[in-house]
Amino acid sequence: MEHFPEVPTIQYEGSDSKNPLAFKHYNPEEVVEGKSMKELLRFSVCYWHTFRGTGVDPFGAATLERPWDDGTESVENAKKRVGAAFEFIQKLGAPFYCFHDRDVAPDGATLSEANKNLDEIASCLKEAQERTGIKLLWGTANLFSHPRYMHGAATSPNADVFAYAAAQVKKAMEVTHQLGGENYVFWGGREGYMNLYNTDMKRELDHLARFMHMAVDHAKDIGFKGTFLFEPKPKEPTKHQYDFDAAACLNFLRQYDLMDHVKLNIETNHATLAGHSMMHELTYSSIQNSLGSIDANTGDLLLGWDTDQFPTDLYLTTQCMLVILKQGGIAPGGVNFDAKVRRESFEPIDLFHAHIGGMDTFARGLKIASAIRKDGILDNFVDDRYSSYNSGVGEKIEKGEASFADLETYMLEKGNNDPNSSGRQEYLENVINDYI
Ligand code: XUL
Ligand code: CO
Repeated sequence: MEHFPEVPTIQYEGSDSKNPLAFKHYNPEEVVEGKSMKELLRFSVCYWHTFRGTGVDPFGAATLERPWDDGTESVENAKKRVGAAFEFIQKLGAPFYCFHDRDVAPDGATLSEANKNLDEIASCLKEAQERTGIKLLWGTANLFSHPRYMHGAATSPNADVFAYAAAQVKKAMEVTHQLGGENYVFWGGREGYMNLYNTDMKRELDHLARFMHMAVDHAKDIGFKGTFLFEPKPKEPTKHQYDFDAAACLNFLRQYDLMDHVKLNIETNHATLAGHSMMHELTYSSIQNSLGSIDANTGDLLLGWDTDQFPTDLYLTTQCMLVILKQGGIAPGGVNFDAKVRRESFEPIDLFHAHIGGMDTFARGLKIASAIRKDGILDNFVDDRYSSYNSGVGEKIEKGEASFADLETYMLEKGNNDPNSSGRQEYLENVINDYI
């Protein structure tokens, strides 16, 4: 049964096209910096927002029309949803999708019932993947919705909740592996605290690390070779999340000897909630060889919460692609649209408009970033700005060949430092505008 009969397979028609159901910039086979756009961008559709979002917000009920969904938590309904999801992803031409265990399959009264439901849907997903060629970018477990996770999962003070979460992740990893998933994500939905009076922070962090090491060990046991990704997000839902931002996550991974096993999945709206730009979070991770994947979305400057909107800002996508191209791509990660249509955009066709816009905006960002890189204008400026470290005293400082005493002797002799050069911020911002 067709769920989007009015929508054809979305084609690239070029920038002159006025067809809203066509790509103007995303041309999957077009080569940029030696790789096709498809290979470089590795677009992924997320199951939770796109197929489980209802439009509910803190003030109002569901608004989204999803004719294929009868609103029940039955396995039958979940199977029908897989059909709609894969028709959508295939017509869109996205090569990947992502899911949480509880998005794709109904939960159960017991763990074994939940596992049985997940197995049934996993075989349905496998069949759909084989039929369409769509692949799994990453899987994850929802360790935040169920009331048992009120105090957290791996950081819960209740050891039984830790055990339940471990069993749930074990299963989610196995299903991810069975479906050929290329990565596995940890988002610590409630791994944090609301109040330090009732919290043993040291124990909670130790437990979270123990949990991740168990996941790494289990990956070895089952032969899962995908990358583990830790996804920073500040606040929401807890007052202080342990996975606050890239710096907090990397400090945690380094402290607990997990750096070789876990990279980061960086999300725009999480970066901005932490008081950073996306480019900051991407750069901070990338320079530590820890940028694994991105959750592509954006927040709203006038709303202080995680609105998860589709990215339509060319500055944002250009900045993302500058960092991604600089590190030579994002594979085996990808660009996952962890984004939801507004509750006012309630028709199924809005899902196409949203994703087409996000993909085109990233494709343009890619082309703009590549043009900037080709001309070398930013790189040359930055190289030049630090050139005093290429020889003389700067070279000695970088090589660790200068002590405080050496530098004192040097400066006592010289008397004063060489003059500074302008940072030319406004000029560089104008240059970026020329490319956009
Ligand atoms: C929540 C969020 C999650 C993760 C996966 O803010 O971004 O959907 O991406 O658990
Ligand atoms: Co996310």
